[in-house]
Amino acid sequence: KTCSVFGVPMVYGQPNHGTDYGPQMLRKFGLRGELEELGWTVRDNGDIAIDPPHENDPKPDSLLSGKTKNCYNVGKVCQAVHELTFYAASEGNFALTLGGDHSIGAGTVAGILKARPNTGVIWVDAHADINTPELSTSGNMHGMPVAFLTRLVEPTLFPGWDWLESTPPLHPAQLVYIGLRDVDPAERKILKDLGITCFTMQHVDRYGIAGVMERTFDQLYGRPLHCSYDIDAVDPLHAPSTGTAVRGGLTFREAHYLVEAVSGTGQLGSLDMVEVNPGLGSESENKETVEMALALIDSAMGSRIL
Ligand code: DIR
Ligand code: MN
Ligand code: MN
Ligand code: MN
Repeated sequence: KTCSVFGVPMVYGQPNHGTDYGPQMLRKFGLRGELEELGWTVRDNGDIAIDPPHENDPKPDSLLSGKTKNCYNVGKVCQAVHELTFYAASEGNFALTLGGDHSIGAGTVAGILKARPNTGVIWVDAHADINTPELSTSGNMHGMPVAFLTRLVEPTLFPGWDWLESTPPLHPAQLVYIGLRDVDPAERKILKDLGITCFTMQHVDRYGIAGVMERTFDQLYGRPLHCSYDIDAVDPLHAPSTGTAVRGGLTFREAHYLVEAVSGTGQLGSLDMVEVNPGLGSESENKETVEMALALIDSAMGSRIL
């Protein structure tokens, strides 16, 4: 079993510096060794090049200005990322992508869907990331990848995004959210209108994380699985170094059980670990966050207590 690793040091989907240090910190804390210990052959492809925001970005006088910040740059990075995950998945490899902010999820998932169109996507996040450019109040594209994947937006209308048309759309039935607790009013309506399954933190309270995972697998039964894990799904007690931390998140064990269960299905073919931001918080908070992300990757890749 071979794991293709891609670093995507993306910052332009959100306003903070620091998410670009995610991939190198995860490597520095021992990613390769841990994967090899679990029996993986690791093919680390290094970090992809990220161009600075581009002159093709919407001009200040354009209708898109301020609504999709760094639109062209994010689109082109996602295009490159989708080629990588597509290639890895086509070769039969596990595709592990290290962010970077969550805007890159539009790329990872699009590439996986191109290789395996019936993939079930488990989006683990405090946020729904399904704002359309029209409805977003921030204009930050890390809050929009699911809107692009589900084609709530028409890709050709956005500079840098026309490539997305060549990939299969993500059908609402293929998507399950876990961990939501900070959803914008416009997003609530979208989630309801599309009938997307959402296991919010309230559902985790009600069913327990085991109950949530059982229900998730019932819905996604028979599909290969992709997990897009935003570290802000975890409670800030255990993952403080992230740009949009929200209290009331997954406990240390809930966060782990989730990926242990996903891994236990034998269907997981690809994973994103995003929004780790070593530029935020104290040194000990950085360390704790990176170690948490690494431990979650480990569990997703087969590590068990016994
Ligand atoms: C908010 C925050 N919904 C936005 N989104 C975040 O800007 O669209 N996503 N933080 O991860
Ligand atoms: Mn996210
Ligand atoms: Mn988030
Ligand atoms: Mn802690």
